[in-house]
Formats: sequence, C-alpha cells, structure tokens
Amino acid sequence: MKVYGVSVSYYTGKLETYLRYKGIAYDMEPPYAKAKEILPHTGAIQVPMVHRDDGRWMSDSTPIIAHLETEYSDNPIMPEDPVVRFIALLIEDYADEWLWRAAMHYRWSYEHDRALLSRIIVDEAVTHLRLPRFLRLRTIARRQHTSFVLKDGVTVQTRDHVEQGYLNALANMSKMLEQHPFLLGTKPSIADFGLMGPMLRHFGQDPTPQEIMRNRGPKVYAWVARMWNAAGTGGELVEAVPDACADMLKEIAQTHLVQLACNARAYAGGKKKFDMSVQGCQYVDLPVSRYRVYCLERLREEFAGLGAQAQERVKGWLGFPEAEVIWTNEPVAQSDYDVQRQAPFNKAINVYGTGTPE
Ligand SMILES: N[C@@H](CCC(=O)N[C@@H](CS)C(=O)NCC(=O)O)C(=O)O
Repeated sequence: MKVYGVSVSYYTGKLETYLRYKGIAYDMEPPYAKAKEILPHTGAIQVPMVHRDDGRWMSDSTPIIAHLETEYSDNPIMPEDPVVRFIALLIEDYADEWLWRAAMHYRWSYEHDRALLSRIIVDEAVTHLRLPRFLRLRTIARRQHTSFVLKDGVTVQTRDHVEQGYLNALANMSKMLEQHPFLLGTKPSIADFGLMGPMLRHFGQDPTPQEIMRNRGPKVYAWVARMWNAAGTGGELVEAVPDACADMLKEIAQTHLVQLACNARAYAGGKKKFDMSVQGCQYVDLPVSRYRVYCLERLREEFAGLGAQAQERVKGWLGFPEAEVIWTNEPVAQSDYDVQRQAPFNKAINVYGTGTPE
C-alpha cells in the first residue's frame, strides 16, 4: 500500500508502527504536492492517508488500524476481555486527541525544536511551494505555531499545565511498564499503538521533550524502541485491567474526557469556540472539533455495547464525575459524521472545524 505521510508526523508514526508490527509492506511519500488529486478521494488532506493497491483510499489512523485488524488477524492487538478492550480504546483516544496539544506545544513553542522541525518538514514535504527556502521555513513555522499552539489554548496561564500533561503521561506509562514490557501485556495492544503517536514522532524525537523522556521516563524511551522493533512479537494481553493502570485512567478522566464533553456541548450549541477548566486550569477559546464529537460517540457506543457486568467494571475503573459523559443518558451532541459507518473508506474531516465537507 502507499502511505501518504511525513516522517515526523504523529499519526503517521502510529500507523507505521502498526504496519511494521504486522509486516505489511508500504511505500511512503508526502501528499501535499498531489493534494488536488488526492482530495476528492479522501475528503480532507491530512496524514496519514492510505492508497490501497485495489484503488481504495483510507483515512484516520483509528479506523484504518481497526479495519486492517480484520484483514491481518495474526497477533491481534485488540484485547479479548471486553473491559480491557474498552480501556485500551480509551487510552488510544486520549493519546490521539489529548496529548496532541502538548506535542504541538513542545515542537512549535521551543525555538530549537521549531527551527529543526520546520527544516525537516520543508525539505521533506513542502518542496513544491514556489518560494525561496527561507520563506517556506518561516511560513511553516508560523502556520504550525499559530494553528496548533496559539489557537489551541496554549498561553502563559495554561503552558505549565500543558507540559504537566506530558510529564503525567510519562509517569503513568512508566508505572504500567514496570509490570509488563508493553502497556497491557507481553505483546502490544491498541493502547500501545495509540500512544506511539505522541511518544514516537514528537516526544521521543523532538529535542526538548526527548531530553525530558530520557531523564524522567527512561522506561518509556526504551518502550518506544521496543515498539518500533516489535515486528511479529507474539505474547498475551492481560485478561483484567492491571492496578498499575489506575493513575492513567484518573488522568484520562480528568483531562481528555473533560475536553470531549465540553467540546461536544459546544458543538451541540452551534458554537465554534469553547472554554474548559481542566484540573483547575482554565483554557479559553478552543476550537470546536466535529471530529472529536465523533470520537466521543464511538466511545459511548463501545460502552453501550458492553454487557451489564462489564459496564459496572468499567465504571469501577472510571469512578470520577468527569467520566460520566461515557455513560450518561442525557443527550450528548451528535456529530452526524460517518453515519453510514464506512470509515476508514469514508470522506474524512480535519480535526478542527465544524463544517460538513462530506
Ligand atoms: N484523525 C486523524 C488525524 C490526522 C492528522 O490530523 N494529522 C496531522 C499531522 S500528524 C495533519 O495532517 N494535520 C493537518 C494539517 O496540518 O493541515 C488520524 O487519526 O489519522
């Protein structure tokens, strides 16, 4: 398959780790020079996008991986136990959608990281822009910093909290890795692949967070390499949620689930911006994301599909008021995205935005 991706991209790294694990051959190139050609097939230009040998296109790393699991069923990465499976999918969603802000902040707020990464991105993926290189560098650095840091609520008031989110992820993963070589057992699960998004291409490669990882989370640093080198690793996934997961789940409830709930409420109210208070830190003017309304829908649907006993066990692990959005009977926003359930073969939408390009 052809992966349209970039060597320093969050979700491309997540997908590549999965393809390597499964031994699925792929070529990779950046999409931007061919954006006009690709857009009608995928609905949105983002990385990764996959063009299959049979002509089909796939978007969004979460449904791409879920779908490939049905085609490449050796060494399954979805836990069999329904409670563990739900928790693993929740960790994937937290990795995809919560740690993103911290990853973008470290990359684009720190001068050294910004200079290095704009060079890599420009020389690898933005060679087609007919501008002198110094202007391409400036354009990319400004675009990324504005769109993904300034407009995503990183301010002098929130900056420490954003960074603390990374440190908490390192501490919580380190605790889980004391018990098992992978987060949920002796082979990787969807929770590991999800966390490779932020941990491989941003926190594990960008100079500032990489140094922090080496010093404060060496177990995570080693896990990143273990994941990259995991091709075909067989083993077992746990059959019950390990105690070592407790702090990670508390963090997810108090951060990611608050954001999903506030975002969904704002979307339902027709807003384009929203505010939220996370662990006592006030974020203002965040962009409403229709895609994240869909993420919450998927989690709620997974939960609703569990048997009564499994639901009680999940509630036991997520015993925080912030987690109730997963099971509340009160109406939560409807994204009306992918209503036919064709993902990853549907027309995609970018994460920020409330429009309807489908
Ligand atoms: N939900 C998508 C997100 C993909 C995504 O947002 N990728 C980023 C780069 S890592 C991107 O292409 N952003 C669009 C942009 O920069 O314009 C997935 O899971 O694959």
